[in-house]
Amino acid sequence: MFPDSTGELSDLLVSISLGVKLISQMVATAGFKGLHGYSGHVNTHGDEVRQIDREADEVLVELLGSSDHFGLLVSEERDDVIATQAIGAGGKYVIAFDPLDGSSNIGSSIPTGTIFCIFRRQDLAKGASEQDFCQAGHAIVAAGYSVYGAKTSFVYSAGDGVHDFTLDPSIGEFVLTEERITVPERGNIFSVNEGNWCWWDDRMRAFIADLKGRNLVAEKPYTGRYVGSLVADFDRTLRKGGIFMYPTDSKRPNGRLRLLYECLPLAFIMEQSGGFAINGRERLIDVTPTNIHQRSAFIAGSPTEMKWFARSVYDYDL
Ligand code: AHM
Ligand code: MG
Repeated sequence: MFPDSTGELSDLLVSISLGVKLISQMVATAGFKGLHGYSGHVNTHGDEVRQIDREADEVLVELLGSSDHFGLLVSEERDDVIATQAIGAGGKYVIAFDPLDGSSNIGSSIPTGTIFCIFRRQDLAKGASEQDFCQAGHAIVAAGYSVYGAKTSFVYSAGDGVHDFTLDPSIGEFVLTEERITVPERGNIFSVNEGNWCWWDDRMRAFIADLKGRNLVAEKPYTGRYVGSLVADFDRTLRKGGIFMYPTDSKRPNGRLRLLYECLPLAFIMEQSGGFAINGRERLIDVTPTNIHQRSAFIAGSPTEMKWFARSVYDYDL
């Protein structure tokens, strides 16, 4: 289909999928190996790092750092950008990832996952720098996530639709299970941490109250679902429709989730599937990070609920 392609991007996705297979196996056996516990380290966001967060981070840093494709890596678990052996040579891409999202749930058999996004280096002659990660969401070359749950999935987009692969453990390979996922035009599920109610403003509260009542859009209450593991909540929203919200509030004026390796990749995927992802008044694919660990609000989902949210909470027409 793409006669000029070199195959490099496919090669990259294969290395990431190998990392995902290794982490999936690690998650499945973490209980036996005592990896659920804390490592004693606190990361740049103030989160206590678990052993398994560290192991997942090391797998991806070693694997992707030794491929010849990436000049720089960013991991949620490391304060600074990581330069690889390919920084001076080929390495025309950079990758940012959350190695094990939702790991606070790991001891309770709740799904966890890996999220990543890849950018092209801005100027190969100039050498790689943190600036290579400060590109708008629409400049993403490929993004994806995996969920380690009842099955291990690998969902990605390279700008031509969203495709879903499922790990077949009997052969150790990802098998294509859905091509061109389209988010439903509307859904009947809303997903938000309602424990944050006291920090929300009146408009956010009014929107949630509307979803739970006989609202004018659905004419019946929406169903509430909140796993508290972003990959799982996002994956359900993508497949079943509806809306996921982690807005800013008075306790978290900059939002809770991380822009570069959580919000932008998932926004890219939601938009590629026909939905929307915003931080309030802006579409996230139009947002450029200024800092690799910056936080953001993240609201994503079906066109109907997203337009309704943006209009009622932010006076913004999507
Ligand atoms: P993590 O990357 O440290 O695991 O944190 C991100 C997680 C997301 O998976 C999830 O959506 C969110 O934190 C839950 O936050 P809260 O507990 O405030 O609802
Ligand atoms: Mg995370």
